[in-house]
Amino acid sequence: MVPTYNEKENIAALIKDIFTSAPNIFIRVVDDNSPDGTARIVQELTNTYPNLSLMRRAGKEGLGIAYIDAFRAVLAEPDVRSLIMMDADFSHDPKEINTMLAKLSDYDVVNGSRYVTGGGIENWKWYRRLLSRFANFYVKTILGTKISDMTTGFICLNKDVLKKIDFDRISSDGYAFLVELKYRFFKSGASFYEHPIIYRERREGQSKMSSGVIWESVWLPWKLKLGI
Ligand SMILES: Nc1nc2c(ncn2[C@@H]2O[C@H](COP(=O)(O)OP(=O)(O)OP(=O)(O)O)[C@@H](O)[C@H]2O)c(=O)[nH]1
Ligand SMILES: [Mg+2]
Repeated sequence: MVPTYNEKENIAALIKDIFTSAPNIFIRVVDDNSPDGTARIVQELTNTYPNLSLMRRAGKEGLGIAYIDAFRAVLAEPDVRSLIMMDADFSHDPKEINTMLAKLSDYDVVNGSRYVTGGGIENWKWYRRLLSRFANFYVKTILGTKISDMTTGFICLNKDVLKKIDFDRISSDGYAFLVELKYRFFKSGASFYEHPIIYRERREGQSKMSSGVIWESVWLPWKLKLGI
């Protein structure tokens, strides 16, 4: 699953790279009617790649809602057994997909982690690194999870873990959504494996990081902890 919003510079190259690394998987792009025409590019590529599909949403509602809609759709598809979530901007390396998927035979969730041995971040400015480190420390301290990297969106999971989650209770977006999702998996008893990844700054296009996204992440762990 690849959520997109204005990723026209990245999406075609990413799809090609994913199919080169993992030719037998299915890619579903979940686009929020990107004004830059990302969906049109993907739609055209479905003629070249039979394993590619597009979920077209009416408008920008955020990463969280886009993923939840895509989860709901996939839960109704009996042939899908496992999922991998990844960003469209090349921050997540398609070459990791096979190794991560293979680990699903032993674990429910395989979390792409920058903060385990072998993991790391390339070409991020010092303040993004600091913010990410602090966010992870903050969230883990409040929630008491053992997961090293709560804020990456490179996540592989057995579809069954989704069945235990009440999506109606999730309202967060962006980083907060990723934290909430991992927390809810953790609370439902899912086993986690942390696969080291090297995270890279987006290749092209614009970041959707905003102060609203950060403030939501400050409040979220308290909300989860207090169950409100
Ligand atoms: N469908 C959908 N996808 C989104 C939305 N917002 C962001 N995305 C996608 O979610 C992924 C992560 O978003 P990014 O903008 O890369 O966020 P980020 O990684 O925090 O920021 P960068 O540092 O710029 O990479 C990308 O593939 C985006 O295109 C949205 O509202 N809807
Ligand atoms: Mg990104």
